[in-house]
Amino acid sequence: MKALILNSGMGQRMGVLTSNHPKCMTEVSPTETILSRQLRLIAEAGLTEVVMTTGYYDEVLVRYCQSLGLPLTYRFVKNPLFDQTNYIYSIYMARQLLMDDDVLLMHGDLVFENRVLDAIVGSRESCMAVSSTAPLPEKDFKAVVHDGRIDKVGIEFFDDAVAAQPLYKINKEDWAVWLGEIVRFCEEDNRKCYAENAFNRVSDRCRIVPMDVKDALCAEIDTPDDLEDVSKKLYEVENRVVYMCFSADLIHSGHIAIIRKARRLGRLVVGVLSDEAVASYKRYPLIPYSERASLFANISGVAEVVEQRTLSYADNLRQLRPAYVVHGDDWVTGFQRPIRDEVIRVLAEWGGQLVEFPYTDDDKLRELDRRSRAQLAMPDMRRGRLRRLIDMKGLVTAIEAHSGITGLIAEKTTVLQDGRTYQFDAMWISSLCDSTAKGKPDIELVDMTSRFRTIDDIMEVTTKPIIFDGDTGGLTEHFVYTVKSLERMGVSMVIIEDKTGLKKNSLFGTEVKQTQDTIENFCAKIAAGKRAQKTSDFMICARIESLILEQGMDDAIRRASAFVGAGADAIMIHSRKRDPAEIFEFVERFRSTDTATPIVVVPTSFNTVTEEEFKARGVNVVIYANQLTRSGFPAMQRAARTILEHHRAKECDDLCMSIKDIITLIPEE
Ligand code: SPV
Ligand code: MG
Repeated sequence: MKALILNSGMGQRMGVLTSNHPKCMTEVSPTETILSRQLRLIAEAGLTEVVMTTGYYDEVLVRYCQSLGLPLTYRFVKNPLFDQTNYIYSIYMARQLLMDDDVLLMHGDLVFENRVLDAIVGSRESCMAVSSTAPLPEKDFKAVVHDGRIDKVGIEFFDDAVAAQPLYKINKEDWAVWLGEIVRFCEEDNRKCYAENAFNRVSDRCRIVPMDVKDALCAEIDTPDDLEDVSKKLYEVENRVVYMCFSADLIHSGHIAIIRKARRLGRLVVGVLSDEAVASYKRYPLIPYSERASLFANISGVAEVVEQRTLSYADNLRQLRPAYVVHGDDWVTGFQRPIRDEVIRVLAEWGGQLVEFPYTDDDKLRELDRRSRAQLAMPDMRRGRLRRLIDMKGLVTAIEAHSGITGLIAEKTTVLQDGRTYQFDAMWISSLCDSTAKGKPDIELVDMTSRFRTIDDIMEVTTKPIIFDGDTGGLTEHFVYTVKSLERMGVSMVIIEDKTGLKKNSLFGTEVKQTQDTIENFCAKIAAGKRAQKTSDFMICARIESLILEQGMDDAIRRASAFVGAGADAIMIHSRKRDPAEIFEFVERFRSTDTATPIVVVPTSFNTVTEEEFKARGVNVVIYANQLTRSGFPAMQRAARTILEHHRAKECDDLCMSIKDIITLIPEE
């Protein structure tokens, strides 16, 4: 498609403003003239060839176009009779350059906003810009529309007419008809009328449909008053806020394409989701907010970057009051749907509009996402993430995993509630559940090699951080090796409990014989572990058994501060009481002297307390230590019993996942 811009005229009504250059070189903003803006938009729309008719100050005009440095090639055609003829003759002069191609035709004094040009250029049919909302102008063009097509264009038509602007996209077949008539007019010496007079003769054979731009900016500048009005409206249009939000830590061609479209609607403000908001609904971001924000800030067309702290757009929208929110159409369905609905509701408060473009979802982009996921699983990427999540969220949750499949459940389970998405932050590799899965008692019988094998199985299919239940940590001389191995594997935290000798599960309490370690010994173990680790990411958490073993609150508090002094990165306080009072008391007393060291709890017994309450009291990690094991094994026992009772499997079927579901549960990579 070629652009045809008509710039031969003298623009006499502009007075001194056109005393030394053509009208199209009049400034409409501090940085642009009517013409430089038209040419920039034409180039941005992907056109490369411009045919321009000249006349008045033609040399000034040619030099000016070339000075703009736009990626356009120009063919200038001078109308030598510019002061005696109308633009019908200019088009006639340029006719040889305008054959056999679609034409984007515009007058050189026309100012329009991007979305007008996008609509015109994007039209499959030949079209002309009209406005159904603008009043009919006294002296300017109007189009008479019949049966969805334009019948007549001129200043003299008022019936069945809409305001029209000389901006057209004409397909080459229609253009051949119109141009043929222009040639006939000019050769019959009919050169002082509008080119539209020729169109009116052949409109039955040249189908042009009206493109209704409503109240979008599309106006000619004929007088200094027009210039003032149009410049004002242009300022508003260009400073209208357009808002988009991204979470991405990797920018691809799909993002650039949608940013390019969005910025054509006004001043583009990009919201970048905070790390916490990203982590709440998908994988943890590979790079932190500050770096993601600066990636977007450096994309051309992005005027400003702001942080968006929630998946909901509402707060940022109410602050920025954008005229448009731009998004891919992928959120029309799926978990983002309620967010979209809220955007539409909030925008309606001030008449803003949601603009959706087709979402780019090709194999290349899916592969990029898969690769970034894979990176999150690497030891160095995974290890430090627990500490960062604690800093970021204040409270993180972990659920027990003891195999690849339970790891996948911990990794992938999400719940959408009230427009927010919830998922677990981390995984707990429980000694109880790891032993149970192997049919063994929880007495440090399953050796480290076998426990590491479980970690490996889980790591192979997940990306979330891992908290490892290290039981007593064993002999200090052995513990240092455990620390090194766990750290190397990418585990984030090991929790060791201050017991010694044959360890039994804490939930037995004092029903079985258990021995608490001395403060000195346990501090020495922690200190040795801290010395053994190589990175600052890895955390050693000291678990205090004083309440389980009924040694009293003072003992628990004394131990907590000694263990922190020995280098513990976190404290876990445990209790087997249903009443959370002693846990709360510990947290309150510990927090009165130590506000920084993370506190971990395992609310198996005191399970009525919500995460919100734990957080409010100063707890940082909540571990759901055994629920997948406790819910999974009874289901299996029931299935086994049902088969035995019925001597066949049919009755068991209702308890089971379908064969199809189970074989497709885990997709092949
Ligand atoms: C585990 O899950 O193995 C634990 C927590 O250590 S508890 O069973 O409550 O002792
Ligand atoms: Mg345990």
